[in-house]
Amino acid sequence: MTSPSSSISLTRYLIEEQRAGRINADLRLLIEVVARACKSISIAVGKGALGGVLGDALSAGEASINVQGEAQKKLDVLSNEILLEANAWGGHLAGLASEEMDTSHPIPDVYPRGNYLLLFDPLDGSSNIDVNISVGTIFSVLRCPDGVTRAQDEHFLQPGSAQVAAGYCTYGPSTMLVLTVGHGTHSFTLDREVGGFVMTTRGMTIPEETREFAVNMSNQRFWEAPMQRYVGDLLAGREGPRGKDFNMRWVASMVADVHRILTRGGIFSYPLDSKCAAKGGKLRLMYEANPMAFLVEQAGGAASTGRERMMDVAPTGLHQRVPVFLGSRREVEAAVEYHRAHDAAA
Ligand code: P6P
Repeated sequence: MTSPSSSISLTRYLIEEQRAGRINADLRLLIEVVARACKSISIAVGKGALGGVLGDALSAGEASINVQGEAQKKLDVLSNEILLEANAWGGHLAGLASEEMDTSHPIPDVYPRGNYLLLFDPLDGSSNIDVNISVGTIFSVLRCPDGVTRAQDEHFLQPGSAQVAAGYCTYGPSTMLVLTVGHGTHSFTLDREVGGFVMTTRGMTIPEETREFAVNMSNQRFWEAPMQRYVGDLLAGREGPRGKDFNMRWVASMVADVHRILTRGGIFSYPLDSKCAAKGGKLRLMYEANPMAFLVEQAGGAASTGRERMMDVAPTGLHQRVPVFLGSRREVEAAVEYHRAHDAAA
C-alpha cells in the first residue's frame, strides 16, 4: 500500500517506531545522525561548480586513489568526512566502514561506544557528479557482536539478513531519504525551507512484473552465457520468448536506478563479466548490494547474485564485490532461472 503522508517528519516516524518497540533509542539516534549528515552532503553536492568541490581529489598533487583502485572525487572525500564526524561523538556506534577507507574505522577513545556498526558508500555514482547527474549516499546498519567493544573488520562480516536498518539518500531534483528498519520501505523528501525530511510514501511497493531493465549494455560481449541469453530474450521483445517488449534505462548511478525501480518497478543488474569476474563483480556487497537488497525486499521485490539470495551471502571481506540482480520479484526470478538452467546443463 502506497499512501502520500506529507505531515509526518522523519523524527516523528522514528519516534513512533520506537514507541511501537521496533527500534530502540540508539538506533533512532543513529538514523537521525545519518540523515543530518546527508543534509550536509546535499548542500555540498547542490553547490556544484560554485562550491569548488567538483573534480578529482588530489593527494600531494596526484589523483587520490581509494582502496577500490578508483580515483576519488573531492566530494567522495568530503562526504566521507561529513559522515565520520557526524557519527563519532553520539555514543551509538562501535565502528564504521566506508567504501572510501581501506579498513574499518573505530570510534575514537574519547567518545563512548554503542552497539551498532555503520557501513556506507558516502557518495555512490560520484563519477556522475561532474556532469550534474543524480548521486547518492548508501548506508547499512548491523549490530556489533556481543562482548565486542573495539570493532574490527571481521565484526562487520555479517550477512545482509543481519541488517537492522538500511537506506540511501538520493541527491537529485529533490533530496530524498529512503529507509527501512525491517518494517516496510518508506521515502522522505527534504523540505529545504524547514530543513527536515518529511514522509512522502509510507510503504513503497515494487510491482511484481516489469517491462523495464537497467544494465550497462556496453559490457554485453563480456557477460556469462546465461546473462547473454537473458538479455537477448528481453531485446527480442514480443516476438521473442518473453512475449512482450521491454524498455531500458541506465543512469550509471545505482542510487538513481534503484530509486526508479522502487518507485515504478524494473530490474537492475550488474552481472559478472570477464572484466570484473576475478574481483567477484563490480558492486560491493556490504555497503551497496546488501542495503539495496534490504530496501527492495521490504518493498516486495527480490535481490540475488543470480545464483543466491543476496542477503544470504556470507561475507568474506569488507570490500567484497558481487554480481547484482534486484527489483521486480518475478523478473529477478526469471533472470535467476536463466542462471539455474545454464548451471544445471553445465
Ligand atoms: P558503469 C557507480 O560508480 C557505480 O558504483 C554504481 O553506482 C553504478 O550502478 C555502477 O557503478 C555504474 O558502473 O560500469 O556503468 O560505469
